[in-house]
Amino acid sequence: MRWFRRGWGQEEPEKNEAIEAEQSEPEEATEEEQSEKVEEILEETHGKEQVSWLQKLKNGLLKSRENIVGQISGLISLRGKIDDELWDDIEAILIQADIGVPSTMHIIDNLKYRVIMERVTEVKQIINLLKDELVEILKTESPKTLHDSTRRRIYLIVGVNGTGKTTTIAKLARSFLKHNQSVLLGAADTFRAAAIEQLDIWARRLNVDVVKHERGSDPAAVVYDAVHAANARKSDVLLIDTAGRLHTYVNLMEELKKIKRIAEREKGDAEIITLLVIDSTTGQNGIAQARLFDEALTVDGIVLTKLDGTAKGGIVLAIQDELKIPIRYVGVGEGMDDLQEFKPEEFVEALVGE
Ligand SMILES: Nc1nc2c(ncn2[C@@H]2O[C@H](COP(=O)(O)OP(=O)(O)OP(=O)(O)O)[C@@H](O)[C@H]2O)c(=O)[nH]1
Ligand SMILES: [Mg+2]
Repeated sequence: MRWFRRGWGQEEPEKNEAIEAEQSEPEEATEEEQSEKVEEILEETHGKEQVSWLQKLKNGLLKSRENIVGQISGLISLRGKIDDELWDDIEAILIQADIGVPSTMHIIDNLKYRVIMERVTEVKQIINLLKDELVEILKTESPKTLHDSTRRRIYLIVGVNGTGKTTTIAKLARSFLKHNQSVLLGAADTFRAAAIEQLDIWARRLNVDVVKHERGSDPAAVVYDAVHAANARKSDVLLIDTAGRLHTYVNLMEELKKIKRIAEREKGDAEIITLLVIDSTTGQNGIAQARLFDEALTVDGIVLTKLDGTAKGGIVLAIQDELKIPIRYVGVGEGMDDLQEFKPEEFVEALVGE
């Protein structure tokens, strides 16, 4: 399923576009270290003063905000009139904030049109027009929130290594549990050492069950068992963790396709939702990742992690504008409550608001 997809302006993906994944083998944390980290995150979450989500988002997007608003405000105070030079400068600022060339062009064209149609003469009005344009891009045909769904759901959580898949699963599980939905986990990353243990630790802490096999076993078999277990228990939600890297990228995509086929075949009355996790600090490479995963799997939604402390918040706009894949969740920290459903107006307010 796909919540929305507008058909215009979509470019053919570059066939030889490479996705970035760490080449060196990251050091594996021991089970004890992982366990300590989980405890730390949970403790922090409990003890922390409740900072509002918008404030968290604003803090997270501070660098992006300085990048866009700071520079445009600087421009406005420098330039007295709306001319080609001003447009060129605004264009450069947007591209630099990782909004991407096609989306930037689209925004500038619309701004120019509105300046003429609405007879805008003051340079400072441009910031408000820009805000409108950004909201317009991010507005989707507002799908129902995933938490309100009454159907049983199977989430395939995919993405390159280190983007935050497993952490996102823990955050989502916690959030679904809070909404009184029953949760089961499936450990289908059988490739990376300690991946199963990492999920297992989260499962214990969250008090949910996890379907797992031995390391190195066939992930499709794990998915088969997990889906059957979820069907038998009538679990509201099954969250499946997948590998971020195999020996080659082609292997990874083939494995994920197989997993999805099995899940589709065995799902019973549940629906499958494929969520792609993208690390926002990777900037434009995230677009290349989204294209490739979408081509192979048809991605239903994106989880954009690590928006805290990146100057590349513009990636949100590029993804939505260029790929028409809705962003469903954003992550602004390692804490359990640092994942929220994506709301366009809030995001634009945090990015370019007062
Ligand atoms: N700052 C920040 N860190 C995050 C966020 N989401 C995840 N992380 C951190 O990113 C690191 C990698 O997260 P994982 O969940 O292990 O990533 P993964 O995609 O499962 O990685 P692999 O299993 O190796 O493919 C961890 O240290 C997380 O705590 C976020 O929104 N903000
Ligand atoms: Mg993982």
